[in-house]
Amino acid sequence: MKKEFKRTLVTTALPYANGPVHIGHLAGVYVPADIYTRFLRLNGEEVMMIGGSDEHGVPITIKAKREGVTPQDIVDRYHTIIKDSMAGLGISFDVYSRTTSDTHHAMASEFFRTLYDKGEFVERSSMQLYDEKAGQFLADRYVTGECPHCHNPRAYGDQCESCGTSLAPTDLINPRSALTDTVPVMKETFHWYLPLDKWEDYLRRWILDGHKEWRSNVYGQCKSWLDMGLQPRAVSRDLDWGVPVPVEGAEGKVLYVWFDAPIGYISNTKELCPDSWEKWWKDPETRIINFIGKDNIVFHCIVFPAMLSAYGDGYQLPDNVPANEFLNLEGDKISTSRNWAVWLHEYLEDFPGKQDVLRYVLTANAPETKDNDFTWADFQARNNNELVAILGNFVNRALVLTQKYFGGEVPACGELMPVDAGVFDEIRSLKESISSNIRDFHFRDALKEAMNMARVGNRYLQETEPWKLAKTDMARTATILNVALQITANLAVAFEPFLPFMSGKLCGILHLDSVNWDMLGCDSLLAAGVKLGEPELLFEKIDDAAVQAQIDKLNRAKEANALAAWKPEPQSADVDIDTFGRCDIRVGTVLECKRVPKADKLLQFLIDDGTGSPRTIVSGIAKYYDPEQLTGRQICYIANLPPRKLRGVESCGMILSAVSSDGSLVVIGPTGPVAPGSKVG
Ligand code: B3M
Ligand code: ZN
Repeated sequence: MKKEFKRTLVTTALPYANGPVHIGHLAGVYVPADIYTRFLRLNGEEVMMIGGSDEHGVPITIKAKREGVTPQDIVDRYHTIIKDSMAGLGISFDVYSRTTSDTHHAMASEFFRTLYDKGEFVERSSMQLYDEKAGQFLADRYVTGECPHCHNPRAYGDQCESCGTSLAPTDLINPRSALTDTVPVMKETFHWYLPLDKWEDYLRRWILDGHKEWRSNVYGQCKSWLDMGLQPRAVSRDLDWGVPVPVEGAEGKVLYVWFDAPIGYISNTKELCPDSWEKWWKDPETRIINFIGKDNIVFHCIVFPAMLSAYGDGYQLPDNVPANEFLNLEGDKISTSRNWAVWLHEYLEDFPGKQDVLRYVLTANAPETKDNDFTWADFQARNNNELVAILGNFVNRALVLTQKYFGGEVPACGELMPVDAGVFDEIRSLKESISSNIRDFHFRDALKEAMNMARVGNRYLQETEPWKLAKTDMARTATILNVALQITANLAVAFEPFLPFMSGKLCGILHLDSVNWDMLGCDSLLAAGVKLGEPELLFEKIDDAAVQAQIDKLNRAKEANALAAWKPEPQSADVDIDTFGRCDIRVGTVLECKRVPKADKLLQFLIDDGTGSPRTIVSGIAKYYDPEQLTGRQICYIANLPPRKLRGVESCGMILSAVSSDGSLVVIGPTGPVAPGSKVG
């Protein structure tokens, strides 16, 4: 039997304040959480949506060091960007605070101290990497080196971002301290651990028996963690940025960021309602929903519940954790450090007034059951073919026809015919399906059904053709346009959770002061005689140039990255001068250059080598040059390689080129004119 709840607390993963938020964060957490919360609000339910920045953790300190500023400077900068951009997208937090707040420090500290006093921790010593020059222990992220799997030279001590493998700092080849670039040593330290093993049976019953309705990715991940057996987890770190461990003798130690961050949900609630926060956390009639991405599942389903249970005092565990999979970008994993992302604050600048387009695309393509890909082509297609062509088109037709035939006033509705009444039956049935999909966290399907409501409108106008009837039967035309306008008003309600900007604009035109979910399905939301606002387009087409500009921006990021990551190949073994001298390098002039048929890599050159009988060379550089670019140019080639046949063409020599940082080839030639056949050496 489904439990009945009085109120809902929606929490959203606290983004790290070491960078702005991107579309992956939005699709994974904030847009679905916002749809859910707005929907409950529209239903008049008691609900709160909690957000905030996660301002502790090692990456923030590394970034600060790199820029020569304090960690506080970094989090101040990104907290502001994140908070403003989320507001810009209409993510309707009831509170968006931060884990550097006094309220949070006090609460996290008290939480730790209570568990400590209750004897819920075990204390353990361990060997950790230590930077002797900096005089400090190194968190995994502070150690970099070569990945033993893919040989990426810039792998971190906890993970290689190139191949995704989880690592221990000791796995790295040539580990270095990211602080001082010296070789770290092993040194003993101690930390407090939360014995998760103690909570294993309890968590097993709670999740595996009690929450079979959770999404299969979430349930499956929990099951595999539980089946592997839980281990004690360290909840402190040797670091000078974070909530200090409130225990004597713990100087230089702070709470592990994943210990304090989820407590941030509670402290932010307390900041918002200092007097009533406890009912949101400790009343069994509060339903707690954690919106997160899949990489956060273990912390929300295993670690934080164990912390809350260890604390006791009535703390409730989440009723559901609808974690999403990942959103990729143009086929590649989104990455903050590689700048492979669509940043929300930049989107809002580049596409002013188009917040709903992004909300729409991210929901329509949400990675609810599997990883999905965001592409700019899909963004454009969904805007042009769905928002403009279906939703915008219907609303525009209803408004413009009303303008044309009734001077912009809602016409009087006569008797409804079956075709008219049928429309509202369909809307009511779509309403049920939108509601149940949202309550079950199926936001893509919910949005699809909302779009179907707009399709109902288009079909209705297609079937009734009021523009034809207007010539003969004004009364019937009035009824049809009244119905079309009522559908429009229904759309303003149905889309409010998904596209709040569009909904607000539409409410303005229709003079609907406020909307609620009960209105949906009603055939008399607008009174006859009301003068509507000027029709305006809800959506406009996005052209190829706008999309190309975004793709160009991504490509620039990719190039900059390749350049930053590039290192020259190590020098080859020595050769003596005689060996070198046997290699006959010459300069030649390209007389002719053409593609080799059916070989997309090859160009065929005819080279003036000064002998009077030009030589043919075939070279694998067709991907990087058009033949015209090289004709007439002087190039260097090795003259004394034995001839060899490539695709049936005999090639006498090899054209020299340099391999650029992105792997492309650039042909080498003299910087000034020389006689063809001149020797290089
Ligand atoms: N800041 C990790 C992340 O953004 C972390 C979430 C905390 S939620 C309490 O993926
Ligand atoms: Zn790797």
